[in-house]
Order: sequence, then C-alpha cells, then structure tokens
Amino acid sequence: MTIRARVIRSDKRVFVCRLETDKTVVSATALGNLLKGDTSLVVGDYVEVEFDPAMNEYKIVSCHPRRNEIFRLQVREQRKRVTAANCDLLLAVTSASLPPYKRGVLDRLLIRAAQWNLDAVVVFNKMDSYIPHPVTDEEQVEEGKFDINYEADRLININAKFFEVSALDFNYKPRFLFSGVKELKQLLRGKTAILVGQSGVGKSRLISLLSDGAVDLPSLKISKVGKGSHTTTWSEIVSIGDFELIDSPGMRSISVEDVIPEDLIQYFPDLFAYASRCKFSNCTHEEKIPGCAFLPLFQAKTREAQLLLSRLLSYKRIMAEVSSTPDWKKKW
Ligand SMILES: Nc1nc2c(ncn2[C@@H]2O[C@H](COP(=O)(O)OP(=O)(O)OP(=O)(O)O)[C@@H](O)[C@H]2O)c(=O)[nH]1
Ligand SMILES: [Mg+2]
Ligand SMILES: [Zn+2]
Repeated sequence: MTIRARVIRSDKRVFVCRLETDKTVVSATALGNLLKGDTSLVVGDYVEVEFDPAMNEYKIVSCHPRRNEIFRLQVREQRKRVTAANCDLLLAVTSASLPPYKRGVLDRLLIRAAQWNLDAVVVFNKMDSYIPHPVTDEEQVEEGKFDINYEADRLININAKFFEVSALDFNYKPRFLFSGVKELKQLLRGKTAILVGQSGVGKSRLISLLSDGAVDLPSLKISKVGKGSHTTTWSEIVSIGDFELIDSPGMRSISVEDVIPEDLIQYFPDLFAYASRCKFSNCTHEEKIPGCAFLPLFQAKTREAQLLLSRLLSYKRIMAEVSSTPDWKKKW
C-alpha cells in the first residue's frame, strides 16, 4: 500500500517527504524513472511512497500530476528548469531601504507570477526604515523616488494584493496601507507560497517572522544588507502551522530573457486590455501612433493614466530586453 506525501526538500537522489497521513517527515529515495530531465522531482511535488521493510527505507513510486510549475527556461542550454511545483501564491518581496526598491524588478516578478499561473502578492518590507519622498504623478512615470502609496496604486489594476511590513518587528503597524503582517498571515492560510525578490530584501527574515520565530534564522541564513550575497539556495518548503512557504535565492537582476516577445503583453493584464484595442496588431504603443489605444492616456493628466503609462514604460523596457534574444533559442 502506498501513502501520499509531499516533497519538502531535495538533496540529489534523496527526498525529504512529509506523509499526509500523520505528517511524519521521512527520507525517501526515488525510482530512476522519476529523476529524468525536466520531470525530475522537485519540492512541492505530491508523490506516493511505499515502505520497503527489506531495505528498511521509503521509496517514491510515483508522482501526481503538477498543478503548476515554478520554472525558468535556460536560454543558452535550451532547456526548461523546474525548481518547485504546486504553489498557490507568489510573494514578491521588495525593500523600502537597502537594497532600494526597483519598480522594474517588481514588474518582472509579476510577469513570472502570470507565467507560472500564480496569484501575486506584493510585500513592501523594511518599512521600519522607510523615508517618504512625495513626488508628482508625472514625475513618477519615469522611475521616481519610492512612494509606497503610488506603488500600491500601480498594482490595483492587476489585482495584486499588497502588504506593508517590517520583517524585524511582528508588531509593526502599517502607516500607509491597510494591511500588515497579520492580514498577510490570514491570506496565507491553507496555501503554499513562494517568496521571490532581489537578494537582501528580507525573504528569509520574513519567513522567520511569519513562523513566529519557530523557523530558526541560521537554517535560513541571513544575507548582509544589500550585498547580494545569495545566501539562500534552492529549495525547501517550510511548514508553518496552516501554510507552507518556499524560500528562493535572491537574484541581483531578475531576468525574463526567456519570454517570447509576442507573449509579453499577456503578462501585463492591465495593459493587455488596452493593447487588444489598438488598430494594428503590431502596434508599438509609442506616443502619437494613430489608432493606438494608449493615445488618450498620453494626453490625460489623471493619476490613473499616469499609473498605466508607468506600467507601459516598464513593458517597453522589458520588451527591448526580450527582443534582443532570438526567438529560436526559446523553444523547449
Ligand atoms: N531594517 C530592516 N532590516 C531587515 C528587514 N528584513 C530583513 N532585514 C535585514 O536585511 C538583511 C537581508 O535579509 P534576508 O532575509 O537574508 O534577505 P533575503 O531576501 O533572504 O536575501 P537572499 O537570501 O540573499 O536572497 C538582513 O540583515 C536582515 O536582518 C526589515 O524589515 N527591516
Ligand atoms: Mg534568503
Ligand atoms: Zn498601441
């Protein structure tokens, strides 16, 4: 008889699994056919395990189909690399101080959420050291100074929820947005979330905070502020009461070079609604193009228009980047 279990850590051929029957954590080896190429087991996989009394060990005999995959296409190697499976939420963690908030990075993380089929949640962390820099909406279209209210408004059209926290202080009270760490914990109930973001934004520290300190810091390793020291390595599921978190290694730059240019607009649902109404399907949405659905936005001085234009600017920058890698390298 087999038992359903979840892979919570992988170490070459040995997988640490949690049995769904009584939540015990066991080590299991996988049969060879489960270790091939991009179908190889990853954390988050649901598997069937069997105890082998002769060998006195657990064996993973099969893997359930994945609901979704956290993947990246390695363009040079032309292969898909899957790092985790069966997640519900992507927690895009950003920092209000060091490393400084980068809108371009956040927009890239949101592309991943769309591509991986996950709901996006934005966490504004290090709010204990936030210094407000109010600037006009027009100034903000170009990458302005970090203004949390502006950045939060920018997310409204994408249906991404956002939270204002300090990973150093569970009792930090949100001063600008309504939701803080308590609301975040409520949202996480019953879900598996993957934390992504630049190195040093506080992903590991946030996991520790969400666990009420139960997850010890040495096991997550804390990176030196802003140094991009890539302290966390793939990949482990941390089980915290009624939710599960997956830490991920921070990256200095979050590349999306594997995205096919024609697909990019779909990952900007707020812009997609406009772009689908442009007269020409190959419209570049530059200012003053006749028939471009964005045209009225360039004239409008409203905050809504400025917010969309700042997203459009981000889209164009990323488009330039993804267009510089030939499409034929993106097949898998
Ligand atoms: N002031 C302040 N410092 C924080 C906060 N959260 C984290 N830090 C500090 O920022 C540094 C980086 O935190 P980590 O949790 O290691 O960051 P990370 O995102 O996991 O980094 P990588 O593993 O390299 O990707 C540590 O020195 C933390 O103590 C916060 O809310 N406020
Ligand atoms: Mg970390
Ligand atoms: Zn257009």
